Amino acid sequence: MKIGVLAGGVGGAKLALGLYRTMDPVDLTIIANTGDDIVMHGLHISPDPDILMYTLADRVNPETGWGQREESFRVAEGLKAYGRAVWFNLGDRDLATHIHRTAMMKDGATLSQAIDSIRQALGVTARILPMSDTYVPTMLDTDEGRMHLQDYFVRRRCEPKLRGIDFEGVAAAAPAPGVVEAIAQADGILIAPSNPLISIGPILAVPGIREALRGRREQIVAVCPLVGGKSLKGPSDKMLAELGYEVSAPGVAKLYRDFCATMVVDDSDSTAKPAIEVLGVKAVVCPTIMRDLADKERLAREVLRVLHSGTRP
Ligand code: FO1
Repeated sequence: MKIGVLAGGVGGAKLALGLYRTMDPVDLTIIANTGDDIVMHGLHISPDPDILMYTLADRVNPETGWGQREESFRVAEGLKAYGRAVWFNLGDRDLATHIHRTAMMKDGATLSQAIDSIRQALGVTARILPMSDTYVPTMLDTDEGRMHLQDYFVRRRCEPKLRGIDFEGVAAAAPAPGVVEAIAQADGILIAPSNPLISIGPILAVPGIREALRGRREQIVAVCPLVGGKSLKGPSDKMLAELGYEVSAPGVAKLYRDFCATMVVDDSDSTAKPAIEVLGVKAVVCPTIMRDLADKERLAREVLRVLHSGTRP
């Protein structure tokens, strides 16, 4: 079974790792959010594809879920001494990835090609596609002004009040090569339990992607990122509330229902099943919290079972 997954960073990587270990990775295509991309110290940083690749290659820092394990920060110390802003922590090994990607892109490679080069070097055998080769940074309007997502997320620790989100330049962006084809050819497509607004939202905003997904609605299963009306990690709940969305599993179903026929919700949200199904989205209830590797593999098997049982014509 060929599986496509739309994923953001840490939450997306957890499910991706479960799938990677549960199925044949050559049948797995991950479409990664690149709205989090940022240029720092002249380097193109692509956090979500990197988080996915480091996780699948077993190189990710297990404490943070981003960056590489056993990192040192000698370069960051040097940059700080030059008076450069170092609130975005770039480890020495991680910097090698950013230098390689930036050098390739300066020589004319696309972001897709740079990501594929990193993937191969790390020995990851699943396909990792950026949502687009165009730089489409997620920008937030807040009570402290307009800022890049990483500014809000890392430098300001999600404290500013959110007023709006946009993906700069997205109207002129195209899906990266292979993205629309992967959606069309997959036997099943998963929406990872990533932030609906800033991880899945940017992917959906690339012209052509949401339309391609709508054409596969019956084969699409989302894993709800909210558990008991709260995000497990990260600011999904705060961001949804500040923008006036319903902070609940049915609220997420409302955001996805035009392209997603089934949503997996946590046991603790079993009472929300009727409110999800009234929206025309089938609800499947099972444990969704991924604390350890066994949880990730169990959830992966469960979503594959749901795709297998519910999506064949
Ligand atoms: N997240 C943080 O909370 N603090 C950091 O200093 C930080 C640095 C960083 C460097 C490279 C990278 O690939 C990711 C990094 N992240 C950091 C994670 C990142 O901000 C977000 O978790 C993702 O963009 C969300 O998907």
